[in-house]
Amino acid sequence: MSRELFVITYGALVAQLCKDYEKDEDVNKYLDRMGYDIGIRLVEDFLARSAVRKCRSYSETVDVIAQVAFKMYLGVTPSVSCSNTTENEFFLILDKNPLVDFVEELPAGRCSLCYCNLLCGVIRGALEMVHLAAEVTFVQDRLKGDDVTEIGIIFSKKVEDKKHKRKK
Ligand code: MYR
Repeated sequence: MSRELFVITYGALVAQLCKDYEKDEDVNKYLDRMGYDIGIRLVEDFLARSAVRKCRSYSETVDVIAQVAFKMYLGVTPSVSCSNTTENEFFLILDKNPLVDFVEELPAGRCSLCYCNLLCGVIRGALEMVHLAAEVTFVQDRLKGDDVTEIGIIFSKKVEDKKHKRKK
């Protein structure tokens, strides 16, 4: 499927979900769950096509997501930053977000909608398949008037420390 067709289809999906669900939170949840289902399948394709090796730190994993996975599937490379206070929290900053190429603003009355929430689910599902539990959410969104679009990834230390002993 061409990227353009995917972006248009995604827009149609969000529009339909907004018709089906009154609450933005329910649309957000649906998109996240759908993304998760995609992510748990996509990771196999990603690992096979990218041939990336096992990452030894959270920051290496986030760099792989930004530089290899986003580039491969969306044709963009977000910049990465990390939290100053916790060593398990990272941010992907998207200067360009192809999923909103044809979207100027959020639909009327849907100000809590996380239009691209599918992406959070995809990342969460893919990470889970490489034994990394993480919370993935939009922390800023240009469609909501923020200066940038930013996805936050908080790795769950518990699972991580016990099983994989990765460093920051
Ligand atoms: C490893 O340490 O085992 C390799 C880590 C690879 C992480 C893969 C995550 C892929 C995320 C796909 C996101 C796609 C978003 C468009």
